[in-house]
Parts: sequence; structure tokens; C-alpha cells
Amino acid sequence: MGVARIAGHLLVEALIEQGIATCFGVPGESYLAVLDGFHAHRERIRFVACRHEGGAAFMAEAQGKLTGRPGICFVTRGPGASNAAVGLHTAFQDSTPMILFIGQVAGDQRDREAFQEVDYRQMFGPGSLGMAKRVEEVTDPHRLPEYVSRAFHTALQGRPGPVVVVLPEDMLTVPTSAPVLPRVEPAQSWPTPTALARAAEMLAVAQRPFVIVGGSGWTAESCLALEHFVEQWHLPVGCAFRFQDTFDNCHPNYAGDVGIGINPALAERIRNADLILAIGPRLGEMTTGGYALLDAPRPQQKLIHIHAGAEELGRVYAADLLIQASMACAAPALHSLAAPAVIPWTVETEQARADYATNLVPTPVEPLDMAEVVLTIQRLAPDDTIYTNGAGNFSGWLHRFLSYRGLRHHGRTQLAPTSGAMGYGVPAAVAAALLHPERTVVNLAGDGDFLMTGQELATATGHGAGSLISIVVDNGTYGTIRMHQEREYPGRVSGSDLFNPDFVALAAAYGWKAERVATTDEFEPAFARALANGAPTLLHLTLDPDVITSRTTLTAIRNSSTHP
Ligand SMILES: Cc1ncc(C[n+]2csc(CCOP(=O)(O)OP(=O)(O)O)c2C)c(N)n1
Repeated sequence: MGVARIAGHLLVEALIEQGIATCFGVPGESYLAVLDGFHAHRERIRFVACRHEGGAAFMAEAQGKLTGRPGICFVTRGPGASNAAVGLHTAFQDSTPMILFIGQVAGDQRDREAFQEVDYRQMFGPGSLGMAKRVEEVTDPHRLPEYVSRAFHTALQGRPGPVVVVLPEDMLTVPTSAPVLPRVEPAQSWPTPTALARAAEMLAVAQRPFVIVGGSGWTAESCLALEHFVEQWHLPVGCAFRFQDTFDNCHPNYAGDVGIGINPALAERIRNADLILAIGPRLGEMTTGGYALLDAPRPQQKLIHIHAGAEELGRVYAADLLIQASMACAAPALHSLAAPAVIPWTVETEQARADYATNLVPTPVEPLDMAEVVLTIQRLAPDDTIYTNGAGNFSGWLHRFLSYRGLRHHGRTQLAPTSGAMGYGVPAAVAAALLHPERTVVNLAGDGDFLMTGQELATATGHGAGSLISIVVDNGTYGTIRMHQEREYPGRVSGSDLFNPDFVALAAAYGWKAERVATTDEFEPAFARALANGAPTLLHLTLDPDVITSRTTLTAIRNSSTHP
């Protein structure tokens, strides 16, 4: 037993032992003892105070995505926890390791509905459709290291996800000499030799196989092994919805993203495949085209599904082969499979790549061409730039026209919510900029998306963010909803129009540089200036709301609606 200190300090020591150097949160009187621990250990760990718990939780979620270790968020009870829920839900749907610490009422006030008291086990689950993998309340300060260790293990192992740890405020002030536990290295699971041999047999008799990769748990090494495997077998590869950086989009075997706004030629290719090899992704609604690219529960194609979480295997699809394995093990194991001398689908793989290239050619739009905007960003921004977005139709231009560099080159370069949570992109960008001051971060936001968490511009300024560019695509509407309205209830606009502030003035008030861009020609010099100035910069793009996606217009949707 070492020297006694209060449990709030012990918690901070335990986080440092886990390699955590940055935590995000909004302070609360319920966990002053932890805040004091951050002060005591300020040389080794920083607490980034945010402007809303939704922003803080999104930042921690982005930290989890970027580092592969749990992102850490601290919030206060009832109101703080309620605000943080959106980040927790995103971590759950995106399978991101994350730990949300919640200050709680003192133990001797429990169950009275004391000030801001909530039962977090009820609120956040856990459950298979829930918000958290595990919810625990620490009542014994001496066991705090055990709870922290369990939270890290749970967040990282199997299908990664968020864990909630509840901290009664009186527990945090009790002195304890409990030692911290060692850094958690998640247990990995290997495919069995039998399963691997079966996968090789199935591949060997296939004519038109297709690989879908994504999900959590990838490392640079496993992504490189994946690359070698698909090269050996000449396999075409698609990336699951918002896991576009799992496989290098510049690689000749890359065929495109399998998500919302999928290239129609790619959708056709997947439907016509005779074998789908899904390595890592959940086979969720967005990746399966609403369970139509792969019919649920029994797909037309043969299906091999490899996932780290047993609970995801067979959850929707009755596959032909299920392999429970971590990506760090599955990828090298697949790489060890010897490919046949003659591979019948080589030409198909080349054609898949050609389809991808064709899909990168935009149809010109005046006066502001979003495809050209994204292609210009790609051309000017450094190769290791981190891109973030929230939810809205604007993100479709990024998904279609940006070629994300693979995780094997620069770690993750895409931070985007598979949960479809609006407001994710700004805080994710702030987190990325603070965690990687040496890299450029570009956020693409809709006007609706941006203002859900736009107050975190202050967090960026306050914590000295550098090369961080937020591009706001202002079409004066919640465009995605307007698009659905025009399809289902043509001409009946309801609740989707927006009044917007002057975004340039707003950004300037937060201490950001800012400019307005109304035409394609104005974009390149404005973006170049933003890159060169090395400071947080907002570019306010005005877009005709009729230009609703990269493939169609609101007018065309309204005119072709089958509804009266
Ligand atoms: C937090 C949250 N609230 C509501 C929605 C439903 N929703 C999806 S997209 C969208 C509109 C997005 O508008 P905007 O950011 O302006 O982008 P646009 O679609 O116009 O490009 C809404 C309201 C959501 N996905 N997330």
C-alpha cells in the first residue's frame, strides 16, 4: 500500500496509468475531488473544459476513434449526463471505446431524488440496443482501481463501446492508499485454423467475391496485413458506412464506400456478388443499403462475417461462416492464406476500380460546385489531414469525392458518426486538433449540423487549437429532411427552413478567422489562406438549397414524387 490520497486523485492517477493524457468534460460540483486531482497532476494530464456536455462527449468519442483507446469524458449528474447522452449513443452505434464518468449525489442522499439525482443504470442500459456496454456505480473508494480497469477492459474488448462509471461525490473525498492497476491491453481472439481453412475454400470456389471492411479495432499493422491479403487474392474492397479510412481509397483494389449515397454501380456489384467477406463491420442498416444489398436475414450471396464481438455474429444475418476474431488477429491470419494460381475475378476487381474512378467525375454545378470544393480540399490539404463531419446531406459530397488515405498510412483520417448524429463534426474536429496539433483538421458541416455544437469554437480558441478549418455549407434548410419531405409530401415544407446567423461574424466573435465563399472560384484561394494561416478558420459557403445531393435536385425529387 502506498501513500493515502483522496479517491478523486486516485482516479486521475489510474487514468494516467492507462496512458490517458487528455480528458474532455464540463465541470460540476459533484466531482470537485477529481477536478482537484487534475490540478494536482496537471503536468501529466489535461482536462479540456468544453461548453456543452454534448460537445465534450463527442470529443471523447472522437478521441476513442483516433487513439483506439477509450476516450474519456467527465460530466456532472442529471443535466450533465442528459446532455452527454448523444456522445454515448454515438460511441455505442460506432463501436468506439469510451468511458463516461458521471458525478453522482452523495451516498447518504441516494434514492431521495436528491438534487439532479438520476439512476444511470435505468437511463443508459446496458442492453443490446442500449447506450452503454456497462453502467457501474463505485461505492467503495478502495475498489476504484478495479472499476477503472474493468471499464477499460469492457470498452476495448469484443465489440468496443462506451462504459459509464458513476462516482458518488462523498466516495471521491475518502482517503485511500489503494494502488492503481496496470495499463489494460485488450485480450485478442484468433480465428481457428478450421474456420480459416473453410474461408479459403469458400473463396477458392467463388466467381465474384467482394470484401467489405470497417468497424473498430484496426491498427496500422492489421490494415497493412489486410492490404497484402486482398492484393494476393486480387479482391475488390469496399469500406463500410463512415469507416472509409479502413482501407486506402487510393489503392487499386478499392471500389468505394458502402453507405448512404453509394455509387449505383457498386451497389449493383455487391448485389451480384456470389460471396461477401465482411471483415470487421457490423452489418447495419446503413452498410447493407437498408438490408437490401444483402437480404436479411438470409442473403442471396454467400456470407462470411468476421467480427470481434460474438453478439454481432448472426445478429441479423444467418451467414455461411462466422468467425469471432479481433482485427489484429484476423487480418494477419487471412494474409497467411495462399491464393490460387489462377484467380477468375481479376478483371472484375479492375472494373470495380474503374467504376470508382468514374464516380469521382462530378457533374458541374453553378455557382458553387461542392464536388469541386471537396476535390480542391483533397488537392491542397496535407495527406494526413483528419476530416470530420456530422449528419446531413452535405456529408454526401465528402463521402463520394474525398479519397480517404488508409489507416495504415496515417491512422484514422475520417471522424464521422455512423449513428448519424448531427453536431458531431465540430467537436470531433476540435478534439482532433487538440490531440494532433501537428496535423491539419478539416470539418465539413451543414448549417443545421454546425449550430448544434458550434459553441465548441470557443473550446478550440481557449485551448489553443492550430490548423483547424470548419467549412459550413449554408443552404438555409435542414436539407436532408426537406429532401424527404419533397419525396413524401411534395411542396409542403414544414419545420425544415432555417434562420441563420452571420456565420463569419459569429466565428470572428469566437476569435476565429473567417471568410465567405459564394462561388467555386472563390473557394480555392480562401482554402489556401486558411491552410496557410495555421489558425482556426471558418469558411462560410452559400449553397442553393435546390442542389440537394451530388446526384439530384430538390426540384427533380418533387417532380418525380409518387405522392400527391
Ligand atoms: C441530433 C440529430 N437531430 C436530428 C437529426 C435528423 N436529421 C438528419 S439530417 C438533418 C438535417 C441536416 O441539416 P444540415 O446540417 O443543414 O445539412 P443538409 O442536410 O442541409 O446538408 C436532420 C434534422 C439527426 N440526424 N441528428
